[in-house]
Amino acid sequence: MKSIIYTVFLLFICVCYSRAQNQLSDLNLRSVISNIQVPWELRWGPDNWIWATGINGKIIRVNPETGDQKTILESIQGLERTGESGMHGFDFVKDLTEQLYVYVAYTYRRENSTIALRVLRFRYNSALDVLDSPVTIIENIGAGTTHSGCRVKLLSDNTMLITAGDGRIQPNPSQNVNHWSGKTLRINLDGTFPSDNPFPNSPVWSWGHRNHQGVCIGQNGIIYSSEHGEQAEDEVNILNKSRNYGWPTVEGYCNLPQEQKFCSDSNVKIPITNFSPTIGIAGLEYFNFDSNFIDWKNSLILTSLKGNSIHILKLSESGDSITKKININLGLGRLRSICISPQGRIFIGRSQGDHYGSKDNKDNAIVELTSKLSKSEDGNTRNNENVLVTYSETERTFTIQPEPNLIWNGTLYDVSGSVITRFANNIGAKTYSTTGYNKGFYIVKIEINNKEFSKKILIY
Ligand SMILES: [Ca+2]
Ligand SMILES: [Ca+2]
Repeated sequence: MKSIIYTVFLLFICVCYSRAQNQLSDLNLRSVISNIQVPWELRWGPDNWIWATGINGKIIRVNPETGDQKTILESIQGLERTGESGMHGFDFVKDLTEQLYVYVAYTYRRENSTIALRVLRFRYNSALDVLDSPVTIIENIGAGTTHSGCRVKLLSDNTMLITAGDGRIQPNPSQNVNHWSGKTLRINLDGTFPSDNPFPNSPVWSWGHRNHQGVCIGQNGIIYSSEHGEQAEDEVNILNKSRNYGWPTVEGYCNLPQEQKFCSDSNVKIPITNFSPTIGIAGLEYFNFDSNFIDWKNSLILTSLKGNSIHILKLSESGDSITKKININLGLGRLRSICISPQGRIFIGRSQGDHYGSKDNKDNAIVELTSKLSKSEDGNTRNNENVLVTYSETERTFTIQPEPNLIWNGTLYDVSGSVITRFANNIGAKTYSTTGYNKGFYIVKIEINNKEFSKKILIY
């Protein structure tokens, strides 16, 4: 059983706007902007603002500090907005003259009244602060009112990936490599098809997909995706050219008898982790920063539509497996989009009206997730050298050893920021038992003479 292989820590903490900061957590949420269209995709722009697509067809730029908002595209004529269809993912491209373009995917209705996906390229007109000069890059990707994907992701070789769901088209197209739905598509930036794609004159790059809702690039160019399962298993995959991801015969792992035969016959690539039952996993980004989010370096951060949660998926050094999963309940409803700044700041998009929705926009928002675990209130870096923290595997204890005869207070946190215990009014060295603690990293924050020190402990 694959699920037994993984050590899964399910840690639930609730971070709410209305609560004071002396909660069980040192994770905080800061509202950047609210009352917007469902933000399907967030990306950090070259202007250091957040760019967001709205499901109804609007594209905005948002100042991440002030929440100032500029609308750079009001709407797209002919956009189909039914169920979950509408405007979806986008990415940036800069040409050799530094001209910025936006490639954006949206659904439209064809003459035969079926729904399809199209990618347009807009030029960013910086003088007027608008997107103009739309050019169709690819269209007629069969879609639907649900399961249309879609993320758009620029690769380092200047090609573009498009995650096209199966659109609930019948018969299911995901195993038909001549059909563009239920596929990862790869195109050149002018919409032609790369000559090294698996099939001649085809954008099809990987197949057997149901509805991949997130895609990002990790170390060594590894492409990760998140994908909705039907009911049993959501999937996080590593996407490879010419691989079959199993749908509709296989959902998640090749664990059922009817799945196993197909998996071996069709060389199905299984997920690197699953979520069972499904929770609607969506936006996905790679996080690789030394930061206040202690122990989140080299992780995938994943949003989900159910469970109010983001998920920290700690990657192995090689990036080809997941060593730990942390579930953080933000209490913010459906979360479809995520953006990580070049400095490692984390922004999350709330999407309350994206599902068969005519709900109003008031609960749709962009929030910043922050941690003050290793920084003091004034933001200054403290000298950690005056406190020694050691762990004894044989004794199952850890010892906190400040300079002698100083009075100190301490707090022990787990990696998600939950307080495990507090140590008040101590003098000199103290030793504490770790019996009953889960294995993993912990952080001890120590306050001496109004100065704070943070130390990481690995309990194993
Ligand atoms: Ca699969
Ligand atoms: Ca399965």
